[in-house]
Amino acid sequence: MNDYSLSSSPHKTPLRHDWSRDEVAALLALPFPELIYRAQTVHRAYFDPTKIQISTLLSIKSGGCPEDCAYCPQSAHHEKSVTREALLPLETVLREAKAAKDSGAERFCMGAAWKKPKDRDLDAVCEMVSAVKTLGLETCLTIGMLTPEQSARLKEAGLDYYNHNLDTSEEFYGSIISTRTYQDRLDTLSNVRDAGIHVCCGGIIGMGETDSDRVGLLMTLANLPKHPESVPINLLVRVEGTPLQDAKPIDMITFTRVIATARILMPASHVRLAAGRETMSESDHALCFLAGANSIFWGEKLLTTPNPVKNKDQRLLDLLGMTATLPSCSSQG
Ligand code: SAM
Ligand code: DTB
Ligand code: SF4
Repeated sequence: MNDYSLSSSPHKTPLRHDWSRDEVAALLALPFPELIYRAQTVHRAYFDPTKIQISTLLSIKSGGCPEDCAYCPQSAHHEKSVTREALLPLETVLREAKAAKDSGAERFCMGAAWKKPKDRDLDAVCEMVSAVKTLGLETCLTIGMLTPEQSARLKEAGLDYYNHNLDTSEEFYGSIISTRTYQDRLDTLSNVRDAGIHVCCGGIIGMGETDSDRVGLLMTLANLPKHPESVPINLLVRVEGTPLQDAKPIDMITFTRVIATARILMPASHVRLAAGRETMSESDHALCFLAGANSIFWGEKLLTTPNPVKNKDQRLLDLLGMTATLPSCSSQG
């Protein structure tokens, strides 16, 4: 097996948490070839650039969410929102987790359309986390706001990662969500981090934000007390019936710039090319990987919206001569 990483490279600089707005803006605006060159240099110092980390998502409780996130089909505030369903039974979750493992996923991420879990719900979710963990999968949850006590319980149940996105800049946040504040988000991130759970935190591009908002999001992520271990960059999925259904599509060069800048700011983190891949071409994907994205969600559904089928992703990785982090995922179709 070749090792393409340059782990002993002198280019491996210490992680920084003091990025200024001007510095981040200057990176995002670099001439494209220079930006990609810098992102690749950083990427190779910390990772094997031929490897992609694979996670699989399952919506364990869909629809009827009391929050009003303008992008989300699960919000009860929007017309045609996803039908409210009860929490899935443990057996169903385990069946899906086994299937994800067999298909080569390394991490299983369970999402619930809640503002915050009730303690009764948390009992059931803790059971799910423990059971999925015993299958030998990394566990990830995204179920809304958490208190320090709830975070500690989840850690004890075996939770490895918690996904809680900042989504955009603090300035633009109020135009997208009115039922919670940016500070609410930061508080949960802090509770999760303090409980010793790895943080997965990123945002969405293509909601009508400006470059300055993209700078604000990236700067906030990079200046957290610890860089999120995973940074999902979602391209808005424009779902009919949501207030953002007609958002102006953004070009893939702008999107790739965000990925490359995230890679430079948070060199040791996995940068995930998250939602929105269904509408991206093979070349778009390749560009994002060249910019330093090294993780994807694998499987035909995200939470409620479509994602490329596994064979299509496997074909793409084969075409690029890239492989999944776990050997069981490599080109066997
Ligand atoms: N309710 C929890 C929360 O909001 O944290 C967890 C589930 S929520 C669906 C997880 C993340 O999915 C959101 O923070 C958002 O970044 C992303 N997301 C939701 N709808 C999306 C869409 N239409 N396009 C892109 N990303 C989306
Ligand atoms: C993240 O940043 N993206 C994923 C995961 N974290 C939970 C979710 C994307 C959801 C896209 C819309 C849907 O399928 O409902
Ligand atoms: Fe609810 Fe999460 Fe969707 Fe917002 S993003 S409406 S909190 S499920």
